[in-house]
Amino acid sequence: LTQDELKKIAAYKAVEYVESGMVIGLGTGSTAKHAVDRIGELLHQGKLKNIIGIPTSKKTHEQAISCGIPLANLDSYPIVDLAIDGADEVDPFMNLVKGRGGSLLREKMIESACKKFICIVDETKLVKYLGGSGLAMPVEVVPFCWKFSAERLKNLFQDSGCVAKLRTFPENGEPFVTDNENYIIDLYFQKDIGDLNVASDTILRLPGIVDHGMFINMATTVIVAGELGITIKNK
Ligand code: DER
Repeated sequence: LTQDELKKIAAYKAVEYVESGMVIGLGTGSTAKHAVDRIGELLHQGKLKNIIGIPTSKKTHEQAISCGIPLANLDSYPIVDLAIDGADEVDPFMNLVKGRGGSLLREKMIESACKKFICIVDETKLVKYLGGSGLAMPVEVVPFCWKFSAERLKNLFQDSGCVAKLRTFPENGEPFVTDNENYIIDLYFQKDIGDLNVASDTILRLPGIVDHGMFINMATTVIVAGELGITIKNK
């Protein structure tokens, strides 16, 4: 099975939890894309009715419109029944790294307003500890003096051998700009960053930092699709 086929299997399993009449947080990324498509398909077939989608990015907003999913936002639906979204990393305690697609702020706002948050991943996303993949831990920052913010973030985690890099487009070196007109500083760790709540609080105390990609204790279910089948973990 290819990685994308595993993503689709996890996504379709998550959509089995969607019931007619629900307000659904629609995730962002290549795994969540399959869930959004599937919800649109079931609506079209009449197997699901009266779904309201709350998109976690402009990209998902566009996809949901093309799938015919009625959309709204948190202002009109401050309580969301269920969110389905991917992740870049999942640790053994169901903590997540998200945001390598740049949508972490709206994802976190919507997923923090959910009664249930189902995280859908293929098995390659499983890590022993967050940051353990050696890949980016995104932090959304205001553009004003982003270099200053990047330096501060690097110094916060110097014991973990942290490297902080502004996310730019490879083709022209221009800064990546989020849906909220902010920049992303990607953090790379050599070692475990220790207590995630301490790390989160320390980051969020820095003025100019909007939010980070650690989703601590937020997923209520994690669906993992692997070569040997599907694993479902519940909080
Ligand atoms: O950017 C995001 O938060 C995405 O959900 C990401 O975490 C997962 O993206 P993928 O499903 O394309 O791997």
